[in-house]
Amino acid sequence: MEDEATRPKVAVVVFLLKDRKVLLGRRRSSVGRDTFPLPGGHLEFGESFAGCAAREVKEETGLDIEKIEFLTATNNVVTEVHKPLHIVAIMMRAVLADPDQTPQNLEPEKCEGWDWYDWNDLPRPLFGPLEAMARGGFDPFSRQFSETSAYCIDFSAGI
Ligand code: 8DG
Ligand code: MG
Repeated sequence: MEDEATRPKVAVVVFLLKDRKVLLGRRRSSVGRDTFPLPGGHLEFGESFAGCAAREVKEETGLDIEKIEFLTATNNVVTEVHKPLHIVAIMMRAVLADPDQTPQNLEPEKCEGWDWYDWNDLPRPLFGPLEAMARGGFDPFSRQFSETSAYCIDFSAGI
């Protein structure tokens, strides 16, 4: 029953934090069209989670990020689309390397544009898994930076 199309894929998404705000951009891609997701994309061969986070944020927004660390993971089966998708989303958080940078919309075919939104006043509709997390009380600002990375061991450099 399992084939390449239905095999679960790995995505890395980033809570990019600025004051009490996160960066979101309304989607134009088919999965979650018109909802607000975090920046992110698929993990490539041999990539670390932090490396993927930095690459995807740079490709989509032009921003350079730092203090990249693991927060949590979600296991998402998306049934709204023509072909159901199963994605394990590795959720990181990070801050801007230079706080004066502004986001650019570098993939306009996939996104309407990026902006900062207060975590307590998020735009709707949020991308499904993110909505579920926000409704469940998840707080990407909680805990000290570096504390959460203890829960994630990344052997992408090779074993
Ligand atoms: P790529 O395929 O070129 O590597 O990247 P992409 O085109 O930017 O991928 P994407 O659709 O933005 O993200 C990959 C998958 O991650 C997508 O099927 C949906 C899933 N995903 C979640 N949560 C989130 C989220 O908050 N933001 C984004 N961007 N994707 C998410 O499960
Ligand atoms: Mg993306």
